[in-house]
Amino acid sequence: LGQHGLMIWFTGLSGSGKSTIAIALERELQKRHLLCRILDGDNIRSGINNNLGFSAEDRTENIRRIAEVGKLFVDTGIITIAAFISPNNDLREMAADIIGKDDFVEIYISTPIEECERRDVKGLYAKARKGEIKNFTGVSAPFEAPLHPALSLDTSKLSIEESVGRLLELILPKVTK
Ligand code: GGZ
Repeated sequence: LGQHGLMIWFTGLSGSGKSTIAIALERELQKRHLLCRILDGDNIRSGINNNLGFSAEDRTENIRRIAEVGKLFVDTGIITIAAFISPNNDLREMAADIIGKDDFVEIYISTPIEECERRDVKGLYAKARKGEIKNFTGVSAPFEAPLHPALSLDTSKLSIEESVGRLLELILPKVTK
């Protein structure tokens, strides 16, 4: 395998653009014949983590399992893209410790909550404001911005192409032998 494994760890609010950027990045990596794998709510919270909710405890267990599974991919040499809110510094530190700090790149999708809420693709912010969803990140549960992300991408200011361009500049030198 002519590549090094790496964990590209996206953090950011619901609706910030994590999954959209992950999918666009995956396409660009695949064009370059690089092996990659997205981990997101669609394949993790629906399967291995389908017994977990959104309490602080469950979010910790969610991220712990994602990091353990992600480590297996990274150690196989796969560029692994994790797209989870991962709302606290201690959660992201735990993930980095499990995976290994040298293989972990933290990317903050820093789209402001006003924009995430304006988009409200799934109508979850409206439900959270009405109290129909408890512990909703940014509304009734905390989100801590990362202190030293390798990159911050605000999708209210950058196009998806621009964001992916910045990611490739950062990632390609780290994964190609
Ligand atoms: C935050 C919630 C909640 C609550 C359901 N808080 O936009 P989405 O829908 O597709 O992404 C959100 C997803 C967050 O799951 P994560 O595994 O990324 O969260 S964490 O890292 O904090 O464990 C949202 C949906 O699940 N969702 N309820 N209360 N997001």
